[in-house]
Amino acid sequence: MTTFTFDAHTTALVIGLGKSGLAVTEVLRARGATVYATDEKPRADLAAAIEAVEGFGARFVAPDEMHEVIGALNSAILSPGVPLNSPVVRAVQQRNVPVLGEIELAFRLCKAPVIAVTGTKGKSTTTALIGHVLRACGRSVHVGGNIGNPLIKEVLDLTPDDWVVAEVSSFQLETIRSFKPRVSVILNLAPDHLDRYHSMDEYAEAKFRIFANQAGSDVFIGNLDDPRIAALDVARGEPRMHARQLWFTLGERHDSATIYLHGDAIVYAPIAGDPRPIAVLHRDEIPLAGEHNVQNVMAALLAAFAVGCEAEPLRAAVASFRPMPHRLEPVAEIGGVLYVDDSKSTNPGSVVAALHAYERPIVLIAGGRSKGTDFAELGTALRSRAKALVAIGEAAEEIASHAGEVHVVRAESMDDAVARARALASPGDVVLLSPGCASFDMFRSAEDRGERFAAAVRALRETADA
Ligand code: UMA
Ligand code: ADP
Repeated sequence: MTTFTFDAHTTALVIGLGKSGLAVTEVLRARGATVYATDEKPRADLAAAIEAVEGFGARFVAPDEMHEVIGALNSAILSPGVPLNSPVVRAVQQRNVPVLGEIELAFRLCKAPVIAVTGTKGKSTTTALIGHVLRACGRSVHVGGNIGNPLIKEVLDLTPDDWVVAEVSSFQLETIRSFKPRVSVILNLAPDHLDRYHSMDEYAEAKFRIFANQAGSDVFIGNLDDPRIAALDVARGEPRMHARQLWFTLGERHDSATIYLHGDAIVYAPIAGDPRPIAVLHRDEIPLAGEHNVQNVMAALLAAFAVGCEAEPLRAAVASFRPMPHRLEPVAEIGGVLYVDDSKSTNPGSVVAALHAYERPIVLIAGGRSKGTDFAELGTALRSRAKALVAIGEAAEEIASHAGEVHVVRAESMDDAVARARALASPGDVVLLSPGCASFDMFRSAEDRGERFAAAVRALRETADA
């Protein structure tokens, strides 16, 4: 196996100059490596990135200049948004230059044990929640990864007594090699990113890399209610799984389940010591809407138990967690209508989860740029849970085609969407922004989309107050 020192002996190409690539450039330069950095965007759009790269003492190389440096490279570090089949990756691979991801690099430089969380949806919430509950149990915790702050920036200067909680996406898992989390979590698998993967199987296999290097001393936490994940149970003969397995289920007690529901209590069957089940908390103590968040809490509790936390502080720790921005985040109640920002809902499954999170009539604002997923299941939930749909963005017609008898209107901007939703909503209703799509057709990012929703809602309040 190639030994990577990531120091003055390293000549690396950093591919992609977003958050991940810039963080890698900074860290590798600080360690004395020679770093070239590239990005496929037009040079005119890269002024700030090139300035940053040069500030770190690295050289920007445009893709058409690659021949100047490719012969000198002994590693390439790939940003998650750049697919493995992109021309620049293929070019370096043809030269037998190993291609690694930032997560792999972070892992190799990290002295602390890692808890890694993946899944189609709920990663950020569960990652943040694990960080929150471990801190409440007195641990020193660093949180990073796909959640927004590159992992590489979180893991330097740690000791084996610290803990790292890493959100890892399927994209990031494609480029790991020795990444071996002490605890891995797979929350769920639903259609997403099918513009990058050929099939659900290919997407699932990328996620399954999270446990590929785990050993018997490590722990895998899985969702027993998700058939693709439950099939990883060693009891069902899964040969690739070497970690100890802990399972959560929204069902009742079950042979494999370590955390389950008994009535409304979340019950833990201890994995060590006194085996008597412990009711950890009541589901109505969870300060997050929706059944899917019960699953996220269960996964976080199992991670805490897996690293030796006691049950006692966990209840208060979960109760003091707050929804992350743009994840079923209540924005305001105006004229008896609750406005909820779920802009981070970027696949149909998260819209389904959101539609089931409220007992009140829902006016749904959905649409955006499709990621190649099917909207039929969203349509079923829409028809059973929503009273109206305000359709936005490129996927508006496709989503509207699944609305059946549900009243549908089109909106051209977020202000327009909020105004139309308000007109359709009555006191007691929820206006729910849960787009189920990427944001880039109309907005800079999902955060931007959520902020524009909140601004439009605040403007309604000002009109209402005037
Ligand atoms: N680029 C190319 N060629 C390509 C694609 C992109 O050169 O084929 C360049 C772009 O021009 C751009 C740069 O690569 O300058 C962007 O790199 P990136 O897309 O990897 O984005 P980063 O800013 O580095 O952010 C990445 C993650 N982005 C993606 O996976 C798409 C962030 O997750 C993550 O927070 C960050 O690293 C820190 O770890 C975002 C995300 O959308 C939130 N993730 C997906 C999701 O959650 O569904 C997986
Ligand atoms: P991720 O980081 O995987 O995108 P987040 O915690 O950021 O997940 O949540 C993104 C969206 O998915 C939000 O709309 C949120 O309400 C929804 N969501 C969160 N957890 C789950 C889950 N377990 N199943 C389905 N949807 C979920």
